Amino acid sequence: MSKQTRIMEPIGVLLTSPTNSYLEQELDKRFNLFRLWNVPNKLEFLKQNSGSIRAVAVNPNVPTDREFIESLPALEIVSSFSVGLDKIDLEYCKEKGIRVTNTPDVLTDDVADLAIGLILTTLRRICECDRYVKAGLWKKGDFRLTTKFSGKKVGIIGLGRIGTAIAKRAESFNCPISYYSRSEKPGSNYKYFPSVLELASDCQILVVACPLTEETRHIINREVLNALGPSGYLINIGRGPHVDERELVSALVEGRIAGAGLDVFENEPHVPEELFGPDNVVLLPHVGSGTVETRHAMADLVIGNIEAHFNKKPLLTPVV
Ligand code: 8YV
Repeated sequence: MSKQTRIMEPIGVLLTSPTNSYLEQELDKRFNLFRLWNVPNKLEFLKQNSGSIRAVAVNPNVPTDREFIESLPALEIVSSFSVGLDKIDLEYCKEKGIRVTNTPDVLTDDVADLAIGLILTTLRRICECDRYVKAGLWKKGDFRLTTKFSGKKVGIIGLGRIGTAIAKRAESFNCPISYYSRSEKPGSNYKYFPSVLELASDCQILVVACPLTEETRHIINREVLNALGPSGYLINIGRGPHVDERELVSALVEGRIAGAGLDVFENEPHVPEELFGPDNVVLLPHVGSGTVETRHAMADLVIGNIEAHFNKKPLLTPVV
């Protein structure tokens, strides 16, 4: 992002949680930046400063709910450091005339790359292989055989930007692709299933890549896991609450599915300890968009949207 002078003095911007050092540094240069996590008494702080806070930069770790929005009467824009909007009360923002922006597109490649990485790591047991060599076990014998990825039937829940990018990558592994979404995508050559249950019954690797909404919460339930079956794998790069985690744990422990690769969890950063044991599970700490390049691009969008708003220009990536 090009260096710019402060566009107005002083626009108060609140950053709700430690997000990215480049983002903080650039917001600091341009605005009067408040860091909410540094504040000893949040209620007192909001009472004192809410009148001057006109923008918030948020991260999905912290809910931007009605109560929080109500505590900021001068708020004009919520600029989210994420593509996912599930932690933001969009309806209330709309009602109050507060603009909302997110960071689509710039993170699509990284998240899709990670989905393929998770598939390969889970099926080919790459983490376990690494531990095997480091523990000196190779000298005692070869590693056991694993599961082939190329050619497996991949079912994708949500054929948006990220789902489509995963499909394209999986196609290059000669995988037949099918998908579930609320409606069939005109012009798509992939096979459409009108229900997740049918998709799960038909595929060998089920990938969750849809937004989290009330309709998609626990879209992966006991029935779906049973339909995926003992040779099926679940990959989740969407949101933790897409999956009923208790049901997933029991399906894995009881061998009702073959394995899972998970980047997201219901109650991050807490992960059910039952998932630490099974070696058919790969667990990642929500790193889908976590590269230097992508987080930098996301930060530029967060700042660019706030600047556009206060310069009365069209928002770069508006949601509301
Ligand atoms: C997070 C994400 O924003 O874009 C999303 O929806 O979940 C991630 O990119 C990132 O982990 C920063 O917290």
